[in-house]
Amino acid sequence: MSETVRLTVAQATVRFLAAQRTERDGTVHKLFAGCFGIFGHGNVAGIGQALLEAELLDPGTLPYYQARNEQGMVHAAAGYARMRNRLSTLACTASIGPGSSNMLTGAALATINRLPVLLLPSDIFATRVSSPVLQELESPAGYDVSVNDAFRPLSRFFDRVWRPEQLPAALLGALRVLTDPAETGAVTVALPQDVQAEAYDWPVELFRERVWHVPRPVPEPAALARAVEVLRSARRPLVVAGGGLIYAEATEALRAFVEATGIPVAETQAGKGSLPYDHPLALGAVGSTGTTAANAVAREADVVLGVGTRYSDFTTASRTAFGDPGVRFVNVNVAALDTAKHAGVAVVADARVALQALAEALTGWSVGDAYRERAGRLAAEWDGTVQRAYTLGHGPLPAQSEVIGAVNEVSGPRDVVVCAAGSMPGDLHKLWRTRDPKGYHVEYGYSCMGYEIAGGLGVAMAVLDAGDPDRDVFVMCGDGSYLMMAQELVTAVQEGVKLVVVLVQNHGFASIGELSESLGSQRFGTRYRYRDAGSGRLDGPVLPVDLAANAESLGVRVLRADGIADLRAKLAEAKAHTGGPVLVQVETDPLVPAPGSESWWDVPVAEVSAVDSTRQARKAYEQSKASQRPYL
Ligand SMILES: Cc1ncc(C[n+]2csc(CCOP(=O)(O)OP(=O)(O)O)c2C)c(N)n1
Ligand SMILES: [Mg+2]
Repeated sequence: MSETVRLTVAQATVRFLAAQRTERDGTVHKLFAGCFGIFGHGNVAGIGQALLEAELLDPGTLPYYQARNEQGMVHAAAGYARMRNRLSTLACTASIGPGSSNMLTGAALATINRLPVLLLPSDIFATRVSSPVLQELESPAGYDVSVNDAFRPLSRFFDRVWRPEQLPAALLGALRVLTDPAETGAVTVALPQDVQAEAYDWPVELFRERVWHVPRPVPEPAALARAVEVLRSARRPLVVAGGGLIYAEATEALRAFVEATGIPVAETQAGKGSLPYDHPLALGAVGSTGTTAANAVAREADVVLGVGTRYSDFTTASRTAFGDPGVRFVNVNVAALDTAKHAGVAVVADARVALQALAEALTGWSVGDAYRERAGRLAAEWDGTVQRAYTLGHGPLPAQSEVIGAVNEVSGPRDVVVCAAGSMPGDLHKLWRTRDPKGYHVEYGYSCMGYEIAGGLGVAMAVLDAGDPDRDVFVMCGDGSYLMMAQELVTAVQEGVKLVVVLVQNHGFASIGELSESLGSQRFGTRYRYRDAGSGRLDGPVLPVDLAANAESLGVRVLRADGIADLRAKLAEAKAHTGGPVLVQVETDPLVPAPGSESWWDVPVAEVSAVDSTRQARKAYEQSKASQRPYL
């Protein structure tokens, strides 16, 4: 009989997680840098006890990090995983009921962005001896249903361990999905609170070090040949670089491929940084928040080579970005789902391997000189637009583009900018001058308000774990996002993790305000104002909210900037700061838009209305909608 060791389910889980590794290109990484957790009756004596035991007996094998909000800890784990190119992440343990359901938003974010996070929600008693327990859903339709069933559609793998015997299969299944580049996302193993504490004799092999190879799938030769044939026929090709290209560490392969072929590159939000902003073939952002350079080339492209992109509506400008009637797509992706999009030639493969194979197969082939030069000219024109936006000199309050310019100039070439929701993701996509493949971290799969600080904490933890302490993390945070979820600042204070939070105070939603106005909805409900006694509407004086004071009260070092010159000085001070988070607050004018994209985004307008502004907007909407088409 094989050797066994008697441990609780929770102790076995912790011991197993500490022993997992990933390997790609021969380099081995610790898969779990630690475990975030907030304890309640569902996990305090289960996973909580097991983490304590690990801290006392095996310090450092699976360090515990205390978070403030369960959603925040999943965001931090996702930010960490993205920064580590998905080779390393954190686990998250939560108590039963609300502790666990707080993780749902984080689960959706991780799955949509295809970032590995391991969620360990606690669950109702397997034995049901005390049912209904505190926080039990008690569905009349089935006693085995709990709030954790809500994780099923949000997880790429879900299992609930009703009995200890099920644990090994659940953990191995979870790890397979976490480390599969095509399938990865939120992975959930729900642990009933009684089962967590139950002892079992586990085979010791369960806890041996396990190295999960992260594959680089090679393209099928016939698929590669079809792709090469389409590319060779192209006169105006364009690469659309997505996040998969960066996760695959394929940016050098991309550079070699485009320098040889002359194909210009447009970037999605997750793919920004695929080429440095000043590369002659870098057209910058594409789509609804794109540059005029990328969108002009996209409009005329006859072949689009999408690499590691899922073609979100922002990338395709709601299917209006690519205007050539005969445009064809070649899609390189590890996920078959994405390769089939827009009736493209499907190349299921790792981005780096595929780009190297394409470069070799296209040796000697190149676009025409005029086309190559045009790309360079358009990119240079856009860079002039960026420079003007950086230095608008708008008053009395500065424009947001000037804030972005100041942060870009003060940040170092390898520093990381983090953002997720509001008007800044679009402005950053257009305007941020990215100099490093990991320098741009905007979560725009879920565009979740509240990701900024929590996700930024994860990024900063990843930078520290990678032994890169000189790399600063700049979190661009709107006042709306700050109010949604800023509490992981306390975690940064606790752990002494440096973050530079740039709080852009514009008293409400500049983004949705502008969108609302463009759709004829008059900025309704987008300003943070008192209710006016006369009108009965929310158009009274600005609310007296002082977010800088709020951050200060959490133990954060706070610098208040007055105008752009002062902002530059305060940012330099923040850059020099060490140990713990620092927040720089700056007030901006919410009514100055970033330079236009010459693009569109499909947000439907009321078809009938008694409001004139809405009727006008509907007319404009119908006109734009006419250029939308399927790519068949
Ligand atoms: C959790 C969540 N709720 C709602 C939205 C919709 N939404 C997108 S941007 C935005 C406003 C963001 O406000 P703020 O952070 O102040 O940024 P600003 O628009 O002022 O730049 C809202 C409500 C969202 N993206 N995420
Ligand atoms: Mg705002």
